[in-house]
Formats: sequence, C-alpha cells, structure tokens
Amino acid sequence: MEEISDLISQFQTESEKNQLQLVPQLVARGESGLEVLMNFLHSRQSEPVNLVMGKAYQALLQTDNPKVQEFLKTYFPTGVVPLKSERNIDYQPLQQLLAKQDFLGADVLTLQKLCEIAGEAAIKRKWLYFTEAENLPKTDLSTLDQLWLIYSEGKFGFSVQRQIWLSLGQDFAQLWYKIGWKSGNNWTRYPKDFTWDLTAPKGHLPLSNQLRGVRVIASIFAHPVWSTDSN
Ligand code: UYC
Repeated sequence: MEEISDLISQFQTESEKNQLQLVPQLVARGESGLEVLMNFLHSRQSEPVNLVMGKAYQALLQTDNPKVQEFLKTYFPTGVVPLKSERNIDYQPLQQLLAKQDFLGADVLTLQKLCEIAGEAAIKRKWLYFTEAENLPKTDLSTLDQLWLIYSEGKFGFSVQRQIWLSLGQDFAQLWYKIGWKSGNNWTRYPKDFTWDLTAPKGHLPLSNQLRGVRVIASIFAHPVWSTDSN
C-alpha cells in the first residue's frame, strides 16, 4: 500500500483526470484521506469550481463522519457550484440531487426548472416551446449546465451534448446513437431503459423528450450562452 504522503503529493501535482481517480483512494484511507480532501476544498473555496472539487465534495458528502459533515455545513452549505439565476430560481434542490448522484430525480427536476425559468405557461404545459428555449437567460442555462457537469466528472450536461453534436457535423440522427438515446430502430424507453449513473455514455443526460421534434434541443444547442466565455 502506498504511503499517504505519496497519495497527497500525487493529488497535488497530477492532472485533473488523475486527481479524479485519486479521490476514492483518499476516501479509502479514512480520517487522514478525508482531511486531505477537506484541506483541498478549503484551499479552493474562492476559486472557480472544477471537476475535482465536485468529486471531492460528493465523496465527503457520502461519509457519515460528523467532523466532515460539520466542515461541509460550514464552508459549503449549498454545495460547490454557485447557484446564479436571473429569474430568482432556487437551484439548491437540484444541486442536492446531483451531489448525491440521484440522476433520475435530477433529470425530472431539470425539466421542471427549465419550465420555471420559461414562466407560467410553460409550467402549466410541462414542456418548452422552442421559442422559450431560445430565450432562456444565459446565467440560468449556464448554472444548470455547470451543475450537471461538475457532479458527473464532466460526463453530463447540455454543453457536453452540444460538443458531441458539433463533432458529428450537427447531425441529430447520429447524436441519438452516440448518447444512447436510440439503438437500432428503437428509441430508448423513458425512464426504464436510460442509464441513471456514470456508466452511461458521455452526454446521456439530461434527457430531452423528442416526442415533439428536435427544435427545443436545437435551440438549446444554438443558444448564445455557449459562444461566450462569460455570462
Ligand atoms: N424519451 O424516447 N416520451 C418522456 C425521452 C421520444 C414519449 C419524458 C428521450 C420518442 C411519450 C422524458 C427519448 C417517443 C412520453 C422523455 C425518448 C417518445 C414521453 C418525461 C429518446 C416515442 C409521455 C418528460 C429520444 C417514439 C409524456 C416529458 C407525453 C415522456 C425522454 C415518447 C424525459 C430522451 C420520439 C409518449 N420522454 N419520446 O417530456 O408527453 O413528458 O406524452 O423522444
């Protein structure tokens, strides 16, 4: 077994991808590993959130160590992703579900939040018009995307789906296969045939029902939020 000091120096110097893999190894060390993760999060507190912070937060949240829970409550009472909204929407329940990797619950809530952002008519209808999708505020779309991204090791989120779609020459027909929404001639059945954990293909979540066509997801992919680097 490696010395904890070796794990620590690796954790401090390795690439983000390797750091992600070191998180569970640190947790397996018990108290001393948990200390490392708490120190790491504490030192990054005022920096932009990254995937390692998301993973460290999730790992700590899962432990039933009272010291750890106290630490999280003190320094990260809502989580590691800043919950900005232009429409005064509360994304905390969504952050909670994603931090616990309840991806099914988070998917249902994401659709509800999109309707909430769009307004009364969309809330009643329970789905979005593409014109409403076009007019979603950048801040809120970005917050939703960050939440999915940070709590999935970078696997899920609209921006991930969009990137795959771009890499396929903006071909939706190919996208469905690539992200596991279709296989052979069959659409993947909601909810039972979707994969609700990180073994899913990249871009699998969040879902967007295609019953009424591709215009909503096309509007989300074409949204100005993805072409600027600030909101
Ligand atoms: N469903 O098949 N979907 C629903 C998906 C389609 C259908 C919800 C995704 C194809 C019906 C979500 C795929 C299709 C309902 C998704 C998929 C179809 C429903 C719940 C792969 C038939 C009942 C939220 C593209 C061939 C509700 C919501 C209704 C629900 C997601 C049928 C998240 C990604 C073309 C009948 N499907 N959906 O939107 O509106 O209701 O009648 O995409």
